[in-house]
Amino acid sequence: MSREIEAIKQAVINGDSEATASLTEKALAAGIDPIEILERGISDGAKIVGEQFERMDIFLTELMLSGEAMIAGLNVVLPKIKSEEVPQKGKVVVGTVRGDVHEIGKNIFKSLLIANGFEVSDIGVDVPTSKFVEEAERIKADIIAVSALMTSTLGGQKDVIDFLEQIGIRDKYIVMVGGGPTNQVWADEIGADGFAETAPEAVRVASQLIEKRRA
Ligand code: B12
Repeated sequence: MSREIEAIKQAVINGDSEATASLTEKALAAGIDPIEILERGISDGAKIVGEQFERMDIFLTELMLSGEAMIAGLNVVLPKIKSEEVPQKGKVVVGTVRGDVHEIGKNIFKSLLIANGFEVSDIGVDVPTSKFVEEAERIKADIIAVSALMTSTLGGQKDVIDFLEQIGIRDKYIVMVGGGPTNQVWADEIGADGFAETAPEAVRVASQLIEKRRA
């Protein structure tokens, strides 16, 4: 890993917003790929902070400072991800489930979707189940993308699928799930159409699922 990326990761771990933002600017100026900054710098830093928090090596205030540092870095890097002039690929509703305020991964996924020619409606965090479906109906979405970051809120992803089934429109939408504790086994168990571990991979999965549906 390059020195620049390592420094960004460290600034996130230290919860230093100013350093994260300025190091991100420097890395971009040095020609480092924004996706590399996102995945190897900011996201990998987030993983380490999460592990430290879990082991109780750091307190909630430190977790919060790191959260702010991640956002400071994202604010610099996300606008630099080039939006390609590609034909509109599809419409996606993205949000984080009820009871869960984690938004960083969702925001990265959203930015990459936009950069890759998708139209995105971001309904935010702590979103009630029915709101995912209402918004999908409103914008005539192709995909409903449901993010969850805690084991205690994962069930919110299943709730969205169950709700679609209850009102008889499950087949109308592609449902994708993702975020920290989700995995392929969980996605299969709840009958989701797609899962991905990282945002770039999630964009590829979204494109494939839409192509398959339209074929
Ligand atoms: C930053 C952070 C916070 C910040 C959030 C800031 C913000 N505005 O989002 C703050 C400080 C607010 C916070 C609060 C809390 N947090 Co917190 N937090 C984290 C931390 C360190 C990083 C999360 C993150 O942003 N990761 C970086 C992003 C890029 O990763 P990601 O979200 O997984 O997203 C990637 C992929 O998953 C994918 N993706 C994401 N969404 C989607 C959606 C779809 C459809 C697809 C396909 C893909 C996809 O793309 C992304 C990019 O590649 C994690 C630790 C961790 N390892 O995750 C803990 C963590 C998630 N938090 C945790 C906890 C416990 C909390 C609190 C309850 C703490 C407290 N006691 O108050 C509160 C929760 C409040 C609430 N009701 O939601 C726990 C959850 C434990 C568990 N087992 O469930 C974790 C795992 C830490 C830990 N190890 O204990 N947190």
